[in-house]
Amino acid sequence: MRDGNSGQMRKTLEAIEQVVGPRGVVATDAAQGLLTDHLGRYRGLPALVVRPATTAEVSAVLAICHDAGVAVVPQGGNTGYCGGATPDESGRQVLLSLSRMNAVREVDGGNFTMTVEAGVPLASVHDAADAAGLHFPLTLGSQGSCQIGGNLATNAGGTAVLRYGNARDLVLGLEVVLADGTIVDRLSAVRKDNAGYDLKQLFIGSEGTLGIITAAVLKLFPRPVVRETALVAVADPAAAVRLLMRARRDSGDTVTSFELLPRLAMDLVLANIEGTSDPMGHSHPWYVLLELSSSARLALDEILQSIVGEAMHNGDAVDAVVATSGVRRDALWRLRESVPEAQKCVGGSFKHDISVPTSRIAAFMADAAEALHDIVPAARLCTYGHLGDGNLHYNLLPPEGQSLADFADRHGAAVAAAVYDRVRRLGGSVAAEHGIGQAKAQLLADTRDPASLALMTQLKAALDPRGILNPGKVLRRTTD
Ligand code: FAD
Ligand code: 2HG
Ligand code: ZN
Repeated sequence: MRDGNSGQMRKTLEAIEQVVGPRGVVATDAAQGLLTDHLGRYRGLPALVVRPATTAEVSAVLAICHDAGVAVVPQGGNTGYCGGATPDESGRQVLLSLSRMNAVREVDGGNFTMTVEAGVPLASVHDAADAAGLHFPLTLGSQGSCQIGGNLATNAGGTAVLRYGNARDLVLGLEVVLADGTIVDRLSAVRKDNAGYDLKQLFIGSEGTLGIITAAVLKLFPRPVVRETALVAVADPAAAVRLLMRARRDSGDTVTSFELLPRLAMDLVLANIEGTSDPMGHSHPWYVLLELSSSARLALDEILQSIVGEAMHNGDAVDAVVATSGVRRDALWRLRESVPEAQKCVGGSFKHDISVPTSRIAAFMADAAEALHDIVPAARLCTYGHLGDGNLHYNLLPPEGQSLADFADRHGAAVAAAVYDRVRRLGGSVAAEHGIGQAKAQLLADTRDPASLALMTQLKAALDPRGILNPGKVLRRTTD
């Protein structure tokens, strides 16, 4: 970390240290892992890394920074994909980690809610709900490391959105600290609240640019007692979409997950992730991981068999494996959840986190693949993800032997333009679940309509007039 370069900065840092105490300051060595983003694309150099323990401390730190005009970058579990939690290299920003604010304040089983602090890891939110015989459905591969505050700040998606919605659908109340240190306590636990604007939704998905989330009231659900899971080999993405329609219709809408995997993703996992094996005797071009679940003891096994059987009969499915035990189900999920890691093992992929209406997925994939073939014929498409809610990770691996950096230098601009152009023509989003951060700030500026961009800029100016909250993330700095 660089020492603040002026007496004024030094005084500001000392005042912050006074507020958080010695335990609240992260030493240079310990901070190293917090300075680079998960994908290794950005590295920051903050003036100070602090870990406040309470909302009051967060408030005091922000008040000091606001007075001094010092920027603050909030950080949760640092698993984000867009560099949103990484400070810049100026040596003049404060990195504020929420990791010490990790208390589950209350579980109210009678109200199906829990109140948690922002730094609680998502897996611990699951555990606390589970201990109360209930269920918190947000499910991400990063759940052991990411924090609920980061999930809300990015409006995370994951593998159960089809059934339960995105992170923003799972929140009833928020506690937020504004740029000047004001605490907005809206930890409401009611399901109906039309008393004025729904302010919490402004902060959810704002990636730390409008306020720092310190606590939230989350919705809980009845715990599923039946889960039936199948890996289904499908003829092509169009067949997968037909299977999705049939599964939703014929299962009483108990489809919880519907994930698409190409053979390339399966091959990457099998080659790079220890303990995985192909559950089918033959290789197939496309797979769907389909899961039904229910909190009632419904005969979902029969329903799943019937859905898969009909798909085999009409040719949409060409092979299927139904998990017959929890161990087998976990093994199927491991194939899916290991795809991000497997991509990293081969040097990473050129990523587009996009969404289109599910009815247009097949058209999008055919059209985009043709365009990409013209740009880089040898690029390898690793398109996978949450087909059930229309969100694909439209990822490309460079041709064999080429590095990701070289691929991005040579073809990145043309490839991204071709993909995003098709997404927009089909009414989709260029940032489906991972957010904007710094990686997509220019893309947002280039693709959002001027009226929406102007409104976002006005909101930012109203809530953060000095521009100290995560500058350069989501909205470009005017100097960028
Ligand atoms: P961070 O990365 O620390 O921060 C993300 C952003 O939120 C930053 O802009 C930061 O400034 C801001 N922020 C963090 N905490 C707060 C707070 N308390 N108040 C205000 N702002 C804050 N994402 C999905 O949506 N779906 C997936 O399926 C998915 N799978 C993943 C699988 C793997 C293996 C990995 C590594 C990542 C995956 N992600 C996924 C991405 C990532 O886990 C999510 O974006 C997650 O929500 C980030 O949470 P975090 O706590 O790590 O936030
Ligand atoms: C997933 O769904 C994550 O696995 C990561 O959102 C996506 O690695 C990716 O591109
Ligand atoms: Zn995803």
